[in-house]
Amino acid sequence: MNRYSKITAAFIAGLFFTTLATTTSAQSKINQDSIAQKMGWFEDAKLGIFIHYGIYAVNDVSESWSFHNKQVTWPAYMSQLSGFTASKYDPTAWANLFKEAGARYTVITTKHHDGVALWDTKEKHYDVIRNTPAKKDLIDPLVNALRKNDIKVGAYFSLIDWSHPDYPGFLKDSSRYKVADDPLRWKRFQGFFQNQLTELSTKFNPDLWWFDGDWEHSAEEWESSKVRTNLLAKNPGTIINGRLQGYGDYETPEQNFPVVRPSFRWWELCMTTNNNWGYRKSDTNWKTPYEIISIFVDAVSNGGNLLLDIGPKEDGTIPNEQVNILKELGKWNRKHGESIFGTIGGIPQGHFYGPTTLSKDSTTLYLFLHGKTSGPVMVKGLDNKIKSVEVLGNGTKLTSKVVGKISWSPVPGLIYINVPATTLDTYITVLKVKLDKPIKLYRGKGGLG
Ligand code: H79
Repeated sequence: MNRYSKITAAFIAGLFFTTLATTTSAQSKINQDSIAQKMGWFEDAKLGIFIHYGIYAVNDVSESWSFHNKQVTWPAYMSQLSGFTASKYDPTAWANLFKEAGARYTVITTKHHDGVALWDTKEKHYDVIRNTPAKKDLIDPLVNALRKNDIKVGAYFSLIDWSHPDYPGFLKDSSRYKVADDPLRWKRFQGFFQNQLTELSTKFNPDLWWFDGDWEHSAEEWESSKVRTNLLAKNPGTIINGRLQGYGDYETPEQNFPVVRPSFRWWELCMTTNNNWGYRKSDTNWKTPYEIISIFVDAVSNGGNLLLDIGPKEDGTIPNEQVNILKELGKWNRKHGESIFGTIGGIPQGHFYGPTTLSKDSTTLYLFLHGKTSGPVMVKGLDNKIKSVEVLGNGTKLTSKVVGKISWSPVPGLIYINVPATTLDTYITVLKVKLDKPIKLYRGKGGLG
């Protein structure tokens, strides 16, 4: 859904490398200072893998929405239960692949809007242990494999549960009942989802919670405050995404790319590798590794993370195209990781025609060259001396030149860096520019001012 429409174009010039402590809708009830510490790993992580694994992989239909939007009937959708085998499920191989890609965290669907739980829930509702031939808890071994690889564990949990008899919503434009007309029935549902959250929290102690579907009810109806309090009581360090009606820690623009830098302090772009979250045989509209890497760089340069989605097949294997994307991303990350992980968002647009990031002490500026950019590239308004420039990952030293510096003017000269075509990366080349001191930018309009 388009949370991003709520973003105001509020990049404050001059404040770009200080902390942007603004209040957002997702965090409106939360004191930001108190959560800054626990957000540390998230801020540095940059890349997460989103996993949409569920019965929707069986029949080439979209996750939950296909029955909600009446593209298939609910019974036809649920008949996929009998075809969900997880017969080749190999969580260790998954974890190894995510590690290879450079991901620092993962978010897995413990339950989507269809209500089918992937863990051994004690609640009498749908789950893959009792209702599918998979007959096993799919979350438990994955959590173990991820933790062995030092990858943080995120639990996606749909608040919406369109299959639950006590949940008001079901098919588009119709509902079972209204909360106001049957508060006791809604109370039963609250008890149910609170129990499921307690189970997940006790069993897996997630490092991050990724709620979805909050738009169907209010903060009061979801008991958002109680949800947050309970989850933090179990694990004070756990991070909660911004889909809890004002009780989350960070924003989650979905499939929407920022053009100006978001004013949110913490945000994450979640995005599919083709057009669907879950596996669909018919969807062959794959993004290329280049496109994925450039979107990743764009998010990081704007101070955010990328949560890149994969949709495993019903047997638990990951489609070849997604494996290839993750491997190519990993290759690029191994060469250029220094410019990504542990950095902060870059300089405002206008100084350099492309994305940038900064080292935390802001004495190193990383310039990302899209496509096959070579020849002289320019940086404007940089009020620093350059100590060195090199091509990241291959060590080639480059020369730079200051052009048009006027001795009596405060306006810095233009910097031209010569990039030979022979030094270029297959995807995106990164220049590492070491500065004499923390970066200082000239933000004026030129002239005598
Ligand atoms: O799990 C994936 C999707 O199934 C789920 N989130 C990702 C991570 C998803 N959430 N929303 N959408 C997909 C798009 C739906 C948007 C809408 Fe609406 C829901 C349009 C109409 C109803 C929210 C409420 C936005 C407008 C009104």
